[in-house]
Amino acid sequence: MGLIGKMSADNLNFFNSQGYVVIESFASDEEMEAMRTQMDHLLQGFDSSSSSIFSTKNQQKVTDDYFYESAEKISFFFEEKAFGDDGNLKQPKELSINKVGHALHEIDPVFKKVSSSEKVSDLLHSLGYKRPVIIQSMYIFKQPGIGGEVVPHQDNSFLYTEPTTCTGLWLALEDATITNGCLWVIPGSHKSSFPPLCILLFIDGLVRRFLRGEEGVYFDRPSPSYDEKDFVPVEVKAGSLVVIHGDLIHQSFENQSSKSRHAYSWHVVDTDGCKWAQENWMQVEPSDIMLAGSEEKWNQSLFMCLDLPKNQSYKRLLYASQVKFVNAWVQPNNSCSSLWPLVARLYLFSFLQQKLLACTSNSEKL
Ligand SMILES: O=C(O)CCC(=O)C(=O)O
Repeated sequence: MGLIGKMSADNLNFFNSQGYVVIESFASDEEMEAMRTQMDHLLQGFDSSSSSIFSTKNQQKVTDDYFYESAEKISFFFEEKAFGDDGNLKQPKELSINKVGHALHEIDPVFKKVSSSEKVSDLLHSLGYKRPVIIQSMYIFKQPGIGGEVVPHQDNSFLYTEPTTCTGLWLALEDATITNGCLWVIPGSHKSSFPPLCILLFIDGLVRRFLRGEEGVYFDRPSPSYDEKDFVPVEVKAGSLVVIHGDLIHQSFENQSSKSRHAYSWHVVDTDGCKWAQENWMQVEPSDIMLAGSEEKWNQSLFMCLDLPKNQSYKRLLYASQVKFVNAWVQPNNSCSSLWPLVARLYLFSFLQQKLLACTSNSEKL
């Protein structure tokens, strides 16, 4: 079991360079069976006919409210293609649900146990988290025939902290293949480009944010167009965990096959050294949420974290704060038309690099 949760150096290097890593056999057969059985049970108890999402009056508001409230509930979301022209489900409700979310990890005992198990907190520790919380969870069905696509996105767009700290944990509960709609990723897309250039040009890995405003939720920028040739499929066996960097571009296609592709996906953010953005769709305060693992473990780990510089994620955090810091000081009006910001940025960049190095070597000494 040892290396299942604690990431091996190879896995960590792969994750840092590619933005994702697959950990095979992360979940036991018993854990997967327990989650699938529990989901069957939850679905049986769900009365699709009384669900408020079918309201014909004030549909947008009801839909938005249902979505927002799901942050703290176990809510059911249908596949777009689940309904016939008459507005009725074309197949049993069990085969019509797209996903169930977003607080399974908090409310449901079976999902809670898996989400914040010792091996999960070990894994988060390997990634450099200091006080991680699980911010959302989803059971995704990718139903046979009608399982909808998930368009290219980065998880940090939805679960933004300053600096960014989100990691997605995606556990296959069935074999995921190209045929039944596995994940596709652009390896390395979590790193935008040559880092010094990123600092100079104010670019970080995140391309857009998903915000909640008066009128509902929206993206602050259009999606860039991605070249399909850059994506690689991540075909995995049931029980495998795909660890996804918050800036990694990933997607999945429709499931046109006759086989489902169940997965449990949960997302973690740090609550130490970063700030939850209030404009996120989810307006919960992460510090009020339970830690991903026992309180005792993370209290201890505040001390153990001192060996973090070995871990690239820690550098990522420092690097992200550098970018934000430089942006905040040098670009108050978002204008880079004159030369002085460039010079100032160069100066600040080298200053911060030195700080980073000093901080790293101090920690190593400790
Ligand atoms: O399961 C899928 O198809 C996509 C899931 C995903 O993108 C996520 O959990 O971030």
